[in-house]
Amino acid sequence: MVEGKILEDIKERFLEFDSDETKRLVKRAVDELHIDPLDVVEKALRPAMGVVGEKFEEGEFFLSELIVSGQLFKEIMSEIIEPRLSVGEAGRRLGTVVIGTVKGDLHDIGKNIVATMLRIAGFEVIDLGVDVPAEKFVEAVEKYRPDILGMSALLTTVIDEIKHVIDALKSKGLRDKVKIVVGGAAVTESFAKEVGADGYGKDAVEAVRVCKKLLGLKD
Ligand code: B12
Repeated sequence: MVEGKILEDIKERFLEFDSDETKRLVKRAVDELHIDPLDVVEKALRPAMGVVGEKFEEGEFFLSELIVSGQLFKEIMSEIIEPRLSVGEAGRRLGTVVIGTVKGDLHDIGKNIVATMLRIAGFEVIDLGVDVPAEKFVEAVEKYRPDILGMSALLTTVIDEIKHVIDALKSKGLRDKVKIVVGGAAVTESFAKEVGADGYGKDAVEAVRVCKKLLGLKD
């Protein structure tokens, strides 16, 4: 009850871009009400971002609102959420994951959350950043020999990049040496299957689950 109310309040303040009040409420939720920081992300902040996206699509918000909300989300992650997540299982080495946002796409908030959650779960994560061309993904697979390659795509216009990367890996004889996991707002489970990815994650929790599963590790 209390949890639902504060998560709703966080969402509302976030959508007013009230930085100080949103941060105060997020701190209260995790430190005083002991709500799981990841629940604050998935049940309040991410849905709020979804509303920002809808309002942008409807013409009520403009690019400036996308930028401001992206910045606020990042600040909350680095100042409040991440420092409170880094305890727990960290330190185990379950495997190596190379991750990046595909070429043409600059969205990285979701990809960064996935990278953080994988690190906390015990994976070594090599983050290639955003706007990553196929050649760079291939080079990284050759160099680091990761167990898993993760690709993020939020724009429907760049979705074919995932296929380009998979084709490039095939032509170098590397496709069978790495498991491929994909996600991001533009990706669906059926698209993942269609392009021959090994796994799909709709959020960071699923991302960790699917990576563990692909390596035969217990959840
Ligand atoms: C913030 C934002 C921006 C910010 C991004 C800041 C940043 N550093 O990331 C800025 C201002 C840069 C931006 C720019 C643009 N954006 Co924008 N943006 C958004 C918005 C509102 C939120 C995205 C977000 O961060 N969500 C929160 C995170 C936590 O969620 P998430 O990304 O989905 O990630 C989760 C899962 O998807 C999953 N996941 C993510 N990656 C991966 C990877 C793997 C391997 C796995 C397993 C899982 C996984 O786990 C994550 C955590 O739970 C979305 C709306 C939306 N609903 O997505 C639009 C949206 C993605 N943007 C959109 C558009 C159109 C643009 C622009 C073209 C606008 C313009 N006219 O310039 C530009 C494109 C720039 C570019 N070349 O990339 C459209 C895309 C439409 C489409 N169908 O393609 C959207 C959907 C808005 C809309 N509804 O119209 N944007």
